[in-house]
Amino acid sequence: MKVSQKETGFAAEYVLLPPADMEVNKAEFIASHPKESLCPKDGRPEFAFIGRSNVGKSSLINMLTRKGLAKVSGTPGKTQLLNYFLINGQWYLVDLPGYGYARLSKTHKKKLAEMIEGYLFNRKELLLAFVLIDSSIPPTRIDLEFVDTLGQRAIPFALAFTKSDRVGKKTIEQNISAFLGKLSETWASLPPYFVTSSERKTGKAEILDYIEKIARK
Ligand SMILES: Nc1nc2c(ncn2[C@@H]2O[C@H](COP(=O)(O)OP(=O)(O)OP(=O)(O)O)[C@@H](O)[C@H]2O)c(=O)[nH]1
Ligand SMILES: [Mg+2]
Repeated sequence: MKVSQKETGFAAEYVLLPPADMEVNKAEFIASHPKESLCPKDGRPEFAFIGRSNVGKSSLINMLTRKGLAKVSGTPGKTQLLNYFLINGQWYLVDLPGYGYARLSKTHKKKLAEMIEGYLFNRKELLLAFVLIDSSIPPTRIDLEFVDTLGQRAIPFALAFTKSDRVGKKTIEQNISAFLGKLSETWASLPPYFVTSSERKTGKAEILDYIEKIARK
């Protein structure tokens, strides 16, 4: 499903690209790291996936690459480290822990927040972060605040709205439109965004093409 500019009413850049020429031929797990300073030093470009706990980061990575690569769980808080996957021997996908999982202890939450921020704020190899937003629910404050922080820090990011199979098309469009509307209250221009469903493989070609376009620059 695609949400056009006309439907959302916002001048968001919806990425329309030529047919997919990026193919994932090889996707391998490399390692998990507890902090940025321990991450690979080979200079390969990186694309990170970040979002609220349980939003579907690991599922989206599997949808883009292959089933079973990243660990998926119905219980929030599954991913606890910076997980590196090497794609086609050329670039990394990084699966980050989720933010905002209420049931963790204060100390644990602080540790995860430091890990995520330590990575995002310092990682020179990071070309783009995909911020995943659950499109089946209305905008949440924690997501809006997170996106604001990235904007303030000038970290390049795109939005990936997840779970678009979970409720009706109209509700998805309303939720996306509401999220972009909230962003436009603060920001003069809106980030690129993608509508995805890992269940239905929606958005796969669009995201891979976008990654390729940026990695090629
Ligand atoms: N219906 C539907 N369910 C999804 C989709 N993507 C993920 N899920 C489900 O959402 C739950 C969480 O998925 P994960 O991919 O583990 O989420 P995560 O963001 O990596 O979670 P943490 O690592 O715990 O932060 C699982 O039960 C998935 O099956 C989707 O596109 N559609
Ligand atoms: Mg995960």
